[in-house]
Amino acid sequence: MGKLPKEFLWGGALAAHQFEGGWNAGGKGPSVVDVMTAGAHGLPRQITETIEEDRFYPNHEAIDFYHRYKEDIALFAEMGLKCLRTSIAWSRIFPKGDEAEPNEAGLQFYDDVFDELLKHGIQPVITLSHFEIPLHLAKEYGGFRNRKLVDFFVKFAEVCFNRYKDKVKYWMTFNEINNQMDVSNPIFLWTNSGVKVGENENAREVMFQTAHHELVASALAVAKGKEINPEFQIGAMVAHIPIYPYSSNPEDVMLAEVLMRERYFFPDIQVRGYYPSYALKEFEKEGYNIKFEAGDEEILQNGTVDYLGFSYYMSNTVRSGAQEKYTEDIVNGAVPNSVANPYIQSSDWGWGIDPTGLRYTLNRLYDRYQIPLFIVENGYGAVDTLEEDGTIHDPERIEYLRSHIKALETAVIEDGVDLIGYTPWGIIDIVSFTTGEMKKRYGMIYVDRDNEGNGTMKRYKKDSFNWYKKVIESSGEEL
Ligand code: BGP
Repeated sequence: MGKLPKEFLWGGALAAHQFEGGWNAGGKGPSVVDVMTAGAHGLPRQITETIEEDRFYPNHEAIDFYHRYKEDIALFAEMGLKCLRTSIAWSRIFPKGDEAEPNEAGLQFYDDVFDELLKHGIQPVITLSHFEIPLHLAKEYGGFRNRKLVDFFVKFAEVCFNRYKDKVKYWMTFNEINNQMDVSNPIFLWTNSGVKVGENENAREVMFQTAHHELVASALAVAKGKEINPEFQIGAMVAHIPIYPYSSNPEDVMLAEVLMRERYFFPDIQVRGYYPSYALKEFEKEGYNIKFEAGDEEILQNGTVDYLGFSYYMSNTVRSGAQEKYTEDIVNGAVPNSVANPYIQSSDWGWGIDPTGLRYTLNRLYDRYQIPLFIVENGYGAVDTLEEDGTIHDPERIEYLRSHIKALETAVIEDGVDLIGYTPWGIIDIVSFTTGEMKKRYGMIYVDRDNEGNGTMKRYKKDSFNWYKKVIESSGEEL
């Protein structure tokens, strides 16, 4: 395949809560994810009210990057990463979220990490909120359903922008801000927004009010960031799963089009700066009482993003009239009328393997928004085996990544898409978000740790480590 521009940002992606550990170190307060158990044998993760002494919480220690960051960053440098996407754990900076002053030990930790990355020539690409809202903001204020969280988030963002303005250029406000549109599973509103829906409440109405507060918070943060450093590039970040019609039946085609609004709602507002008509029509038709404040329209208009970051793992397929839930996987299974796509294979967790869908997505998003794109998550979760001789052979992961890199190269070289970079998800094995397990591994670096927290924590290079090193060295030519 062709070469990508030399400034293309080849990297890797992580999230504080899934790999740092040190969940209560250096003054860090508990976050909404710190009270979530691991799913067991396919059962969903539980959200506990408090941290129960006798429960195992996989994110508390994770893979202990907090104490091993120099060793891990040296491995990232050996791979030749140009950037590392990760998040700042909000509750490390504001342990409860509503304090007047930030926690200096938390700020210093990220200074140390960013300095170590920059020492190796690796650019930090930072997500401000990646499912790590301080637990206190969820329990005391009800999370982002409470407008007060707008101010708490903007203050957190301003502290980070000022502290790291000379170390970080690329930022994102909220990770996969659109996950919470799937209100069929409480995990998403809880982790995205610290919100629980009451017994007699309309979950979608609560979600849209919560979303409005986050959209205002995101726009205010963007405007504040550009004041602090006009060089900042601040992006939105969405989970994008294209939805295909099962057939040329116009009913299937229109169903897919309508369901794609679940993918477009947030970026439409964060990129264009105003609510799409289909959303306003839904509020009217359903009688949703979404409180907008005077000035919100101007805030949204003045806080549009510089680029659109997105995660891409798979595609979905829908058929009008399809009733059966074709999978128990919480990501695929939630799409109404979804059916298996007979033309593609799936991973062990039922995620469709569709590299052409990535080229299709890049074209659809670039045509719709005409701003630079950034693939900040893409990866293949699988069970890996540590061999006796310390090797790990992961040919399926290499094939998944190779085919998706070919697709993005075609989109850039042949279709003219403006793509900033590519940061495969879980560059090192970490705690899986939807399952809370270590078993679902994404990394090109293996970590000896199992679902119950046993293991030496030793790091091992998988076959994909040297493969990806060559991809980066050749700017994507050697796949
Ligand atoms: C996305 C999250 C990541 C990551 C990824 C893979 O939703 O942004 O945090 O976890 O999904 O999902 P999982 O870890 O459940 O396989």
